[in-house]
Amino acid sequence: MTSDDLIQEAAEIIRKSKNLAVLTGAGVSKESGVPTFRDALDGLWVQYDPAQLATRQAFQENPKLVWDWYQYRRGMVGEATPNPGHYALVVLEKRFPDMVIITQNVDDLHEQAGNTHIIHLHGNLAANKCVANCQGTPTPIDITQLEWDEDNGPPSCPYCGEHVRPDVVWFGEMLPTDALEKAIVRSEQCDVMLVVGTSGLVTPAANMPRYAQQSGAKIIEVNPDYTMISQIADVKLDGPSGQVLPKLVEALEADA
Ligand code: BV8
Repeated sequence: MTSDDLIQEAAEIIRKSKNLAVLTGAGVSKESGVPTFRDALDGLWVQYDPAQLATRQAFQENPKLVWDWYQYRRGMVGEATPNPGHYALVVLEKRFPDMVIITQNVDDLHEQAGNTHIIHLHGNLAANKCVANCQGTPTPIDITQLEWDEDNGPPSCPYCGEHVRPDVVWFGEMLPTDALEKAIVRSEQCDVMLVVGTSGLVTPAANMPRYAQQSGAKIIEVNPDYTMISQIADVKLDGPSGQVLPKLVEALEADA
């Protein structure tokens, strides 16, 4: 568990921040019951590698398998609620109103907790679109307005009849231009980046801390494990974010 001295050191760095950015990954949602990508997914999915399922090719080859995987994940996320780590980031935003959260997560737990400046790099698990983007990119589809046989996998686009797919970024797909550009600008402008719950393996999201550091920012990492980001972190807070972030915010508020 992280020492109080390191918490104090991190709080001192954040206290002086004039432009705070936060990068989150699946780890911040772990204590809400949402498995991370590197956890062995339980049940039916234990034999699949997420990086193999979250691809356009997998969907084209087996739309039902990929669709069912996302329906399963939507069910889990649907039952999840924000954990103390999410709420600590809300307190942080109250102290730093211009703070931005750049997230790799496709759940809406940062929104549910109450943060308001959130950049989703990899899309939104709850949203769907036409696989062909037949009405423009993207062509959003509200599946609550559709009737289809779930046993046959995804519904069909009401405009063109092609499959409906989750509106997330799959491996090998470009990130939404607007989100990526905003994330890079905020990473280059920040003077402190708090990196929470990411293995730092997936690019271009994992490049954000490097952009920040190259622009002179201090990097604070919250993660129970050693990661690709740990190598460039000025302060590494070892532990689960649901425990560490509240301690960090408490230390910050102590000198408010
Ligand atoms: C792109 C949405 C341009 C979908 C996701 C070779 C060929 C082709 C491409 C590539 C290649 N090599 C590299 C690439 C680029 C590729 C990539 O990075 N691949 C990886 C596998 C090497 N990236 C892409 O394809 C991106 N697009 O680059 O476009 C392009 C185009 C064509 C060809 C080349 C380039 C698109 C990437 C987006 C993929 N979509 N999600 C869905 O959700 O289904 S990525 C998905 O995985 C997540 O969104 C997240 O980004 C990533 C998982 O990372 P983490 O969030 O860090 O989660 P992880 O499980 O890894 O780690 C959890 C961490 O939490 C751990 O460190 C753990 O210790 C910690 N933790 C655990 N418990 C806690 C905790 N922390 C705190 N508290 C706790 N309690």
